[in-house]
Amino acid sequence: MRRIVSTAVLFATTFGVAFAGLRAGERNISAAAQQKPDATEVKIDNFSFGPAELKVSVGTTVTWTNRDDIPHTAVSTDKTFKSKVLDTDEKFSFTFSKPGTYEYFCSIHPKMTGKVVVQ
Ligand SMILES: [Cu+2]
Repeated sequence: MRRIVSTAVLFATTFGVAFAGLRAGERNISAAAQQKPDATEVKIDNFSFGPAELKVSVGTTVTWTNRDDIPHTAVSTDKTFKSKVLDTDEKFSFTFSKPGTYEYFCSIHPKMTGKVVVQ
């Protein structure tokens, strides 16, 4: 009888610890989901930047990926950043460390424009 009770206590304790661990894990997951992403992507396709206007927080890394079958660039009008010529599926990344509005364009097709607003 005594042995059965202690086994039951051990089981309850083990189960309780495991359950508490699961709950802690759930909290961590929801906390991570609430954080703002520190990386985001702009796709270049069909002679346009998508999204054309992007709002990010300071410290965010933006990656431009050329999904078009034509070379493009991403160059800011104030020369804060300037990609090389990106062929299909090539990427360019820039980390925005200062708030501001960064307008940019494709130097090969200057009618292609976009904007990153850093807050
Ligand atoms: Cu272009």
